[in-house]
Amino acid sequence: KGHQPALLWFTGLSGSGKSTLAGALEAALVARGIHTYLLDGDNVRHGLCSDLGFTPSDRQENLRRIGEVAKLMVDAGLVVLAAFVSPYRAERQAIRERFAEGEFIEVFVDVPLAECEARDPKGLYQKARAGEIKHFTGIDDPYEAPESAEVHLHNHGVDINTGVEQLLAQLQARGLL
Ligand code: GGZ
Repeated sequence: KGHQPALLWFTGLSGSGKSTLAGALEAALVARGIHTYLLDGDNVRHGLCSDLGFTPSDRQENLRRIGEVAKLMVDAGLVVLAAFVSPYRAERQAIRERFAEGEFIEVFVDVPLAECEARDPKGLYQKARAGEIKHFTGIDDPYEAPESAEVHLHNHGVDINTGVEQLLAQLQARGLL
């Protein structure tokens, strides 16, 4: 069976490894001849959403635009991988509702806050603790964990291939590969 277009939506705290995992999965999909596009903060927040910050309404608009772009790409037949903190349940649900049943696959990249804070690859948690960054997810802004994500990945103390294998198995089980 050939592949079907879909949106894989990675949600999780800053530093949980969303972009890294999505990038590794993308490489595995491309190696199978699948056409993909990876949306993340690096290619969205500098362009399409460069006018937006991190207030609740800016995050809402950020995610709305990303959902609409992903919708266009899925309509074009791509497997889209989107890696955003997307901390609010309502916004993730709103994006889910733009897609057909089975097209939207929520991937919860679950890493304890203490571990993300220990990793702190960009020093942002330290700045948030010092009050230099306001509304930082997990520190002074909430992260509403998914209650029924299609895939729940514990991305702490495991190597990246474990997560990629788990995701590929899920896609296969759903008939998307
Ligand atoms: C959360 C922030 C914040 C605040 C800057 N809260 O680890 P990163 O650096 O690369 O990932 C985070 C990214 C979050 O952007 P998103 O577009 O994914 O957020 S949302 O889905 O909520 O719209 C982090 C950095 O930007 N960052 N300030 N206050 N993350």
